[in-house]
Amino acid sequence: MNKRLKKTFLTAALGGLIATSAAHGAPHGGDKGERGARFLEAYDANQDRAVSAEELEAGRSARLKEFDADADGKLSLKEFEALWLARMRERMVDAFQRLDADGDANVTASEFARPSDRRFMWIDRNADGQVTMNEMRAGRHARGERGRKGRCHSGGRGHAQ
Ligand SMILES: [Ca+2]
Ligand SMILES: [Ca+2]
Ligand SMILES: [Ca+2]
Repeated sequence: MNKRLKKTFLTAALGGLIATSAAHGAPHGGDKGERGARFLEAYDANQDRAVSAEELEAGRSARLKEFDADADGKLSLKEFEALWLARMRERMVDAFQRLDADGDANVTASEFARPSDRRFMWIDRNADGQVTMNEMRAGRHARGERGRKGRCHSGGRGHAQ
């Protein structure tokens, strides 16, 4: 319910390791909206909900510097691994927070089940308690119209022959 409290609690529970990713809630706008929000979160330094070329450059070099452990201006595989894992961790924590509906830093069986139950009900158009291949395909198309574009339209890219 209280989102701020929930984030605070979880941040404390995980020892503050995830402070940056927990500071802003990701909107539930599908993959695309999420990625956009993550991009803003990462680079929008002056918080005007827009990322300028300067902000992008500044954010990028700060990130590189942060993970360039030996400060040689480059990322070795090992250094990149640390960056990658940190990024994955942020996404993992986002996913955890989305599941943990009551924000007690534990995902119960029912919290764990909720998103897939919801998806199941949503896809099960004729509500017969079974999701068929056809319903899944139809669900994908419906999603495609609202979110990911192009996925469902074959030939949409106009390859020259
Ligand atoms: Ca900005
Ligand atoms: Ca380096
Ligand atoms: Ca919970």
